[in-house]
Amino acid sequence: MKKIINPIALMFGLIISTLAFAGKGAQDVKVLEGGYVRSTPPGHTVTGAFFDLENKGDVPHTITAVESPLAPQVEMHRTVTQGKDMMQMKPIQKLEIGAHQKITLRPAGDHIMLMNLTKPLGVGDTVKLTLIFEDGSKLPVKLLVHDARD
Ligand SMILES: [Cu+2]
Repeated sequence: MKKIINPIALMFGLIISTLAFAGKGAQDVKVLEGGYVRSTPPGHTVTGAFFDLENKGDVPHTITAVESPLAPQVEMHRTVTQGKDMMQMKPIQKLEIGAHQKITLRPAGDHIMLMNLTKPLGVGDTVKLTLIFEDGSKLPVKLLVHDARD
C-alpha cells in the first residue's frame, strides 16, 4: 500500500507541536520589582497602578481584563497625544506583550486605572490585582501604595 501524507494531518501536527511550547500568560509573564499604586487624596476614588511586565515566553500574550477586590471597576488605559500638547487617556480592551518583551505601565503611557475605590488608599497599603489573560489564566499581583506626589 502506498503511504500518503495527508497535508491536513501534517498541518494539524504542526499546530499541536506549536501549542505544546506555548505557556499560559500567567506562567510566562512576570511582574518586575518596583511597581506601585498612587495613594488617593481625600475624596478621590480613582487611582492608577504602574508596574513593569516581562513576557519570558516564546509566544505573545494579551491581558484582557484586570480585577481588584478594592475597586469594582478596573480599566486598562492608553495615554494618547491629542493635537500639540494635549494628553488624553482612553480605555483599551487589550494589552499585548510580545514574546520576550517588556512593557512599562506608567502615568503618561499605558496603565491600569482603579475606579470607584471602596476605600481610600494610604501610603504603605497593599493593593491586590488579578491580571486575566486571553487564555483564561490569572496572574495575581501585589503592589504597595506610594505617595500620590511621587
Ligand atoms: Cu487612566
